[in-house]
Amino acid sequence: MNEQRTVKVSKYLSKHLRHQPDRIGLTLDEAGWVEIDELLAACAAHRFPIARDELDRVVAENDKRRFSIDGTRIRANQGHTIDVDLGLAPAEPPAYLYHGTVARFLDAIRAEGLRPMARHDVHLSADRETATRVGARRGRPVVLPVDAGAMHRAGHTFRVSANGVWLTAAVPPRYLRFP
Ligand code: HQG
Repeated sequence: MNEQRTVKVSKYLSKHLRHQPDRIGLTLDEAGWVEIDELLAACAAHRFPIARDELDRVVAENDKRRFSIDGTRIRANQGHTIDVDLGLAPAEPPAYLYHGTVARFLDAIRAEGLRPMARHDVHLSADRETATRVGARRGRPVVLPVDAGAMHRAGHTFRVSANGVWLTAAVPPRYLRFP
């Protein structure tokens, strides 16, 4: 399985496990899980066959560990736009977390803080390198440090996904450091 195929399979799975399961006739449970057999049958029926060993390799080797397998089920670890409750427990964040974005969003972010936009939560990274990669998806990255310790003390809830992405509902501007 080459890198190109891995990326293609990962994107196809992200699309249907996070955003549009109904497009291939799938229904996820309330926590985002679906039976692997059902998923593979739906992919094959929609002209995107994925072999079981390919699926296992994408889950194990994916650069971001985007998916989890639990027994006979699979789900995306984070990034959903459909309504799911991942059941993650609140967690105490490190003192600082980082958000990767681009300059064209900064005026809005200064005014409104970070909002989840189409996703369930604002996504924050534990280190600058990861945030830089997230921002770089959209252009020249700008990394905003987030005073997560102060947010936590003020009662904001944080959760961490199975692949280490920190999630919170919103980040008011006063907790952000701008360049
Ligand atoms: C920006 C990928 C204007 C925000 C990555 C971002 C991540 C605002 C964009 C994960 C704003 C939303 C998430 C405001 C935030 N006004 N723009 N008030 N507040 N924004 O893709 O964090 O590959 O929903 O800066 O690695 O970029 O999918 O969020 O640029 O972990 O696994 O609005 O997606 O993971 O974009 O990325 P996104 P994100 P996957």
